Amino acid sequence: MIHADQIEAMTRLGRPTATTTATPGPIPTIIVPLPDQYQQIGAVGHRTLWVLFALMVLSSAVFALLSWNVPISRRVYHVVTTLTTIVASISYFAIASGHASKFNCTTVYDHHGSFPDTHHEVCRQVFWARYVDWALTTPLLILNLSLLAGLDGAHTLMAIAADLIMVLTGLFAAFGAEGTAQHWGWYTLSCLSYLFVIWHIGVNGSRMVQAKGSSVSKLFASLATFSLLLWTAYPIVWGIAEGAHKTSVDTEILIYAVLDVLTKPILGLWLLFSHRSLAETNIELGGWWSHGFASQGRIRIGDEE
Ligand code: RET
Repeated sequence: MIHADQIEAMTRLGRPTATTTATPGPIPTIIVPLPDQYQQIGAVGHRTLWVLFALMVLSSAVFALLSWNVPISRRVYHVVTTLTTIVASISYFAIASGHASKFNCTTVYDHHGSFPDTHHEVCRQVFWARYVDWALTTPLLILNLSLLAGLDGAHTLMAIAADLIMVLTGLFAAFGAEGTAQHWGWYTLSCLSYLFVIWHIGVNGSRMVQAKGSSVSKLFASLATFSLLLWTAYPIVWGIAEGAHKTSVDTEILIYAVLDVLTKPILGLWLLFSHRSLAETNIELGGWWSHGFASQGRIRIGDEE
């Protein structure tokens, strides 16, 4: 309970008296921090993602239909190619529907001479589903090229392992703090892994494919060169967009969309149509691939001989 004399005392304290001088003190300088920056998807990016989703679904349907008349023992290229576009459809659906992204925020300090520093956040939207897509589909694309070249299992496996390290370290780079060793250190590791992929597929593949004759060698050289040019564009785009933040998120989506269409549906169609006319590219897989395990363990007449 507050008494009347206390109220009177408080009022006196707050009210200027006749003796108070009205000289104003120095006005404090207030530095308003810069607003936080959000680099995120816009309407164009959103529309592009849905178009890409539709294109990937359509491509999957076309590839599945193309494999219809191909005997199961020779359907490896078709199965692998169809899988790449199916995974891409799922990834594009995840991103377009608003899932599968996270903001990577970095605190930026602003200096104001003799006045106290302020800081603001710079956040860029990272679509992590892209990395899941790459982790699943780039090994499949490598597998197609390895099968075409007749590359041995050891080199194929090493190329796929290097490729997975490339994608994983690329993901770490994407979530590293901007402009730090985290960001560009992981990026460098990813680029080194990429060089291993090129080495195993490009160099060893070109050597091994010679045994299949000049037509297959020519086809492999064209497909591998086209792939090399397109694949190399990804780290360049990454460096400019996600790395240095020099383009908008929408531009990044547009460029990746063009690259994805070329590397999956277009390269896929090229491989499936061109290998049909070259019998040397056929891979006849018997055993489990063609017949399953159902006939194993059965006694067959004539097996004794
Ligand atoms: C990242 C960032 C870090 C450095 C490197 C990268 C390489 C990515 C590549 C992606 C290829 C994707 C393909 C997709 C097909 O649809 C992860 C961007 C080297 C080579 C072929």
